Amino acid sequence: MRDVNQPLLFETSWEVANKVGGIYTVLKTKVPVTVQEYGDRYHLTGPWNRVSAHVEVEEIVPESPAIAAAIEAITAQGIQVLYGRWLIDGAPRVILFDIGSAAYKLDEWKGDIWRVAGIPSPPNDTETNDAIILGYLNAWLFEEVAKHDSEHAVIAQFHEWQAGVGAVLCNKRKIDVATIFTTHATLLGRYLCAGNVDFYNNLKHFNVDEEAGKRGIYHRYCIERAAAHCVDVFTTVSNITAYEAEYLLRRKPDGVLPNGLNVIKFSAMHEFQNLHQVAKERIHHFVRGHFYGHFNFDLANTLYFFTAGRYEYRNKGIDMFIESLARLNGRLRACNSPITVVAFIITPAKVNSFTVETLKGQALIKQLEDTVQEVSERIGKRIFDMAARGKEPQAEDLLTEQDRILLKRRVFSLKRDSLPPIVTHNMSSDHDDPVLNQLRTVRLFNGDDDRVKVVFHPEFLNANNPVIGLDYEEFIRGTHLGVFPSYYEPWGYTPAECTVMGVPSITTNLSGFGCFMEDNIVNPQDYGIYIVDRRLKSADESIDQLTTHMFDFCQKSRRQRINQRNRTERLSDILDWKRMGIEYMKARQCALRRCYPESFDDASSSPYGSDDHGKLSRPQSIPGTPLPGADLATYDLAALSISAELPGVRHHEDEDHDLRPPIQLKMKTPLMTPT
Ligand code: G6P
Ligand code: 1S3
Repeated sequence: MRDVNQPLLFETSWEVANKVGGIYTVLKTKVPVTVQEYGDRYHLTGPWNRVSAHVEVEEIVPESPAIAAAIEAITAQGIQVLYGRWLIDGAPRVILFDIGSAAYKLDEWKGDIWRVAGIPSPPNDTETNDAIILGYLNAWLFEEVAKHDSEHAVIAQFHEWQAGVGAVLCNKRKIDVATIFTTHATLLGRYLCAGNVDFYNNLKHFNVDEEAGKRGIYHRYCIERAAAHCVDVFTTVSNITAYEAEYLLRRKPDGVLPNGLNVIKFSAMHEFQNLHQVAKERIHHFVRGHFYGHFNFDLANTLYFFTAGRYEYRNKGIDMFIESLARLNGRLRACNSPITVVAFIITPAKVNSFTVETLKGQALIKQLEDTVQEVSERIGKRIFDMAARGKEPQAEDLLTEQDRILLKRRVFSLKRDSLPPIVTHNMSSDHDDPVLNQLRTVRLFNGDDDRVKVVFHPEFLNANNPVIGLDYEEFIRGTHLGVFPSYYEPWGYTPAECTVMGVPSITTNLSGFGCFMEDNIVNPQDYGIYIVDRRLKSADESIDQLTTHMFDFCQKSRRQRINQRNRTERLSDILDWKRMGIEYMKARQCALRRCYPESFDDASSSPYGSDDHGKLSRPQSIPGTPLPGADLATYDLAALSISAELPGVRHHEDEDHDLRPPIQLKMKTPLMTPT
């Protein structure tokens, strides 16, 4: 009988040491808590991307004889495998497969997956071909490990459809491993929402096969659906995606594994307010250059809003953001507000380079800055000279005619006929870019009278960027408000990242994060988490609600903003993997019970059986396992040393939150659905 108390754990995904999107963040930030629990028994597996692995992975020799033998069996057939440590916090062991080196087996495996699981795979879909190769290599690895190690139970967790083939094969070949499939979105959900359908109201009625076929993704959909049905435990990242999966994949998820963050990485103790000020100065610098010639607004009264993420115009709610900015512009103008909002849209699109105008703005402001610096130094010397000679300096003695002319030339060079550009890059298809076209439609052109200015930066940020020389994290810190009015967002890391850095954000009740906050916090708005209702309101009403949130934010005093940031940052603990990781533990426990029932005293397949709690391993910094019958909230509250029984405390905006009341968490039922 395999030892279920010391299981081996494999997590497999396309994004191991290979950054594509949000799953990379999930894996990378979760590693420390998983390594703490599993140590050397934990491995991540995925494709060997030579470019990123070169800098992210250090090759080592496997110590475990079973793992070494399994890899040996695979490499003996000419397939290249990298065994190493992923150089991130926790330094987990990784097994990466060179997909190309196994391509000679592709036809054989495509035929096999059709025979064993009825999954078709048309030619020329490289992504699906790669997913099939990864799946077969993973299944091969697990089969070998299970063969060479009969002592430990084995858990394999597969993330997203690209890793789904391995899950199907474990089932079809009856490989002796406990399996979990975690989907971070559904293929059909993403496609349907991106089109113009009323997704949530029709969820129960879609003809899923037909819809997948119409979009040319039937074969991918088959992998996803088969994976969901073949595993011991099926999970997703939020309740809203669980609901979607139930109808689109036709299996109700056993549990929800919300995404956490490695809060230590972001925590800056009490420094975060200072960091905001420093990063904001850097954004000011960009703004002075970008708006040269029309820089008629006061930076002390300027607020920075932003949205960021994958360029999914409708799914990420960029459409709603732009429409609301236009309405905000009208409202701020109507009330003669002293506030100017500069709204950034940061999402990667096809671009050629920065525009000449964008580069010129930064160059001109740099020249001006250098000239002012030189002139100031000369003035300083003159004052010193005069004072040393006992003469009191007079204002007219300080600036020479030569300096005056030099400054005048610099000021003249800042004149321009055109308005400051709304986009920083030359777009590959400027004429049919949805963001640019909507900005044109709502006439947000950075005019002098506009109180809302826009900057579309169609590329992710990095510190070497010659225009906004800040990495994404520093940039967020310098802003005032993140705006993420998503329509389709299984979780949504962007508002979560804002939260742990103390930046308030707007999200929706269609995003996993928004629902999680609504479910867990009494009055999330008090903590700078604004949730737009996109479920029960019409699009127009939701846009109005979003506009009102932004408008109200513009009415806040600096002191109120500072206090709100303090409160927002306090929510960090709730998003820490130390807490979120508990749901992963439950899922693993449930998979072990279902796969190896004979190793457990009772026959229940639920991790909530009467004696279950004692079997969950205990993460550090989390106090004792809850008593039988205690619900998740008891766990959370104990972990965070806060109480749910305190009477409702309303916050006054000007309160100094060093004398802070406890965060009010809602009492709630466990996220896993006992079966
Ligand atoms: C931080 C800094 C303060 C600064 C403030 C500006 O709190 O520590 O020194 O005044 O940010 O806040 P604001 O919301 O106006 O950017
Ligand atoms: C998905 O990435 P996306 O931006 O395509 O997975 C992320 C990690 O679970 C999740 O945060 C996001 O909502 C999903 O959409």
